[in-house]
Amino acid sequence: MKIHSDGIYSTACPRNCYSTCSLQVHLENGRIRRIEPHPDNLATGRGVCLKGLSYIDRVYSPERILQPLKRRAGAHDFMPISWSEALDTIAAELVRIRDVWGAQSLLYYSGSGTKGLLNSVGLEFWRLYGGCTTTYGDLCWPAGLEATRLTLGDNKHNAPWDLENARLIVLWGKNAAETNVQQMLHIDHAREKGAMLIVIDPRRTDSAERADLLVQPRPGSDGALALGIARILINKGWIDNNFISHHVHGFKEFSEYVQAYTPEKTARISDVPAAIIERLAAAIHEHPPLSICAGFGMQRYTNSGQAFRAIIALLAITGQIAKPGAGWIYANLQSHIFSTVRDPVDSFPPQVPDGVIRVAISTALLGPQMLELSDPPLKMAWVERGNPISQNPGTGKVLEAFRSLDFRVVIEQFLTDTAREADIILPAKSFFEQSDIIGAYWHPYIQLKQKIIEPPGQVKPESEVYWLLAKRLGLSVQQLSGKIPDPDDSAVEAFLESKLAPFPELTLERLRRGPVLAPGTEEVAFADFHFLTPSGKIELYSAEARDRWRLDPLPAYTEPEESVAGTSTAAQRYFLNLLTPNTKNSIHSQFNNLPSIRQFSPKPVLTIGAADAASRGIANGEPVRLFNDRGELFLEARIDFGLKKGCVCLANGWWISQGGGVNFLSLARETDMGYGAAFHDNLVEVEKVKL
Ligand SMILES: Nc1nc2c(c(=O)[nH]1)N[C@H]1C(S)=C(S)[C@@H](COP(=O)(O)OP(=O)(O)OC[C@H]3O[C@@H](n4cnc5c(=O)[nH]c(N)nc54)[C@H](O)[C@@H]3O)O[C@H]1N2
Ligand SMILES: Nc1nc2c(c(=O)[nH]1)N[C@H]1C(S)=C(S)[C@@H](COP(=O)(O)OP(=O)(O)OC[C@H]3O[C@@H](n4cnc5c(=O)[nH]c(N)nc54)[C@H](O)[C@@H]3O)O[C@H]1N2
Ligand SMILES: [Mo]
Repeated sequence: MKIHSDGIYSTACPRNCYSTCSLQVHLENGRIRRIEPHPDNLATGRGVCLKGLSYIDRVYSPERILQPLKRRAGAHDFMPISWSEALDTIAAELVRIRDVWGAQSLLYYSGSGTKGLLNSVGLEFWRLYGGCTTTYGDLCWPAGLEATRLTLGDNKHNAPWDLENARLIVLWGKNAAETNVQQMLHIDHAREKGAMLIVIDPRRTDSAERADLLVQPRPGSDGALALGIARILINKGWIDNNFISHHVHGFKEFSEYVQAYTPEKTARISDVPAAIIERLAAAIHEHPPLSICAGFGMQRYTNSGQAFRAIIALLAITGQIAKPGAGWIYANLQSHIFSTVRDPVDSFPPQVPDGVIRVAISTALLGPQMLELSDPPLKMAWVERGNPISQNPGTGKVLEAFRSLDFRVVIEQFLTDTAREADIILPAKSFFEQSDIIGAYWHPYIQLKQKIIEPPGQVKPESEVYWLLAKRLGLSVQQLSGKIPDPDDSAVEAFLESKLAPFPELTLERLRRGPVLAPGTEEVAFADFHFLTPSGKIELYSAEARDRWRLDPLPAYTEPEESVAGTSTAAQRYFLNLLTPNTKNSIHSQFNNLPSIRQFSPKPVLTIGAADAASRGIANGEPVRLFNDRGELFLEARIDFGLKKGCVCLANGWWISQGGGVNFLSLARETDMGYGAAFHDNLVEVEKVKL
């Protein structure tokens, strides 16, 4: 085994998180001893979150899977097997399934567990195998990405530190104090200079504790709220006519449409008092420049792409784009330079790109579509970097779909809900155990996630697993060349160097020292007023929204499909909106299993407002049943005096085996645009459990 010399190594956290922190890792006697922020990153240089610190716990965890495991026939437990037995068994299944059913009867499912250029190796392997079926869409952010693309033409925003130039910051459906902790430092600096902070969220979050104003709309009603604010801005003349005439398309149609959203009507829909709606409009008028930081949680409704378009319109009509301290802070893809497809939404229309890979399943509809596929039907699944049993909507159906297969392989670090369904589990690397290059979606840095330690036990990175399987399938060195690197570190580095070749300012040597701004980074996005929309302007009227998504070309408001104000059958029986946001001490389904994290958040808890608890006879700390037609969970209730009436809240990510499994209650359902998952269209009820 190669011993890495002691010292301090630069690397970066590759989790699916805004912050993508630059780190300095101290290695002593071959062991990671300390993790600190890397000061060169202007966005994250001042601190690491608790999860970042807990990596030491995670990498050396006694629960980590360190060797291949095989399900004991007919049982629920696993036994260790050798790599050669694991790979021989998998290769034999791959050949059998391809011969009998065809290569597309294999589902390749990859989640968002870790970022990196080497992740592309998976699809390269399946192409060489003869094909596979894979998913399109995304659980995370696509309705917002598509709304932004339709309106502004590109997903980019001002550098994170530019927020310090804002005088009004709106955290709209974003809880940065938990999900983007370093953003709060920039917000604090702006506030020290006199900026106002408004939070729009049905919950009184940690972010709201620092706000000047908390506005609590009914979940899913933000589109109407934005239209109501727009009407006030327009009718009072609080708009930038010069900016509109040069850079905005469809203002006339938009201003006519919003006239229906009087303060009274808007208040009725959103449950925000008319006086507060007027105060929001006045704040926008009085405190430019305005930055709106929109969260991802708010775009997980069936009406949220349109809601996002309505919110961006507030910036467009007031000219709050393309300036320091101003703009739409959603996703900054300026570091996504390695993909030929600039916008992720463009990479997943449901089509067959090359006849070999069948892109047939919407991630949001994973369970039902896995079960429905024919010609060929699915027979085998390969899961890596994801935990679809706990994270995809409609867990009941996802479980049924996985259990209906002949054979399942899961590559994992821990015994997650999905790993428990596998026939063979292969041990997964941690991010300290293989070098890779990553971008981010908040700050514009390119980073080398450097290999610092050897994989423990018998762990092998995915690229090596594919290489070994390719050999067993009889693929030649020529066939693998440039697609799947040889297992040794120098071949992996050569692979990464080849990806850097088009960018002379980026070399592995330079990246080893720390983060580097992506070539061409714009600190102020759209400063050239170049909008990549069909009209070349910011589109309030989007023909593409109509043609591609069959939506109103204006950001029209409609109720979410499953809403207390709607007419769905759920609305007759279930009267609470279930919010399932992210939380500070986990990243989705990762970290909750570690003792260092569990000491702060020991178990899943359902929060409920005081009035909703009282009317159901529920006291603080009591056991409750959370349920709807799709499923039920038994949890402890915690009264939250800051939660909006009609809402309950349970963080997503807790495994079923930890007492979680929140997606038993959600339905496999897509957002209005972008093929996202509408997790939050989810009505439930809560009752006290009689002991
Ligand atoms: N610590 C931590 N950080 C993370 C993650 C994590 O799991 N843990 N995950 C990362 C990833 S992948 C993501 S997608 C992001 C997500 O992080 P955020 O963008 O902050 O999104 P969420 O936590 O899903 O939701 C944010 C807020 O939206 C509110 N909300 C829900 N529905 C509505 C609504 O209808 N209207 C309004 N106005 N607000 C609403 C919720 O109450 C919640 O407080 O965080 C990233 N960062
Ligand atoms: N109800 C509800 N459900 C949600 C959400 C919600 O708001 N509400 N949010 C959704 C969102 S925004 C997201 S992004 C998804 C996230 O859902 P997923 O994409 O499934 O991500 P994680 O839950 O983080 O699980 C990733 C897994 O990858 C593993 N892993 C980490 N590194 C590696 C590696 O290098 N190799 C391999 N093979 N495995 C690795 C981890 O151990 C972990 O088990 O969840 C979604 N689910
Ligand atoms: Mo996400």
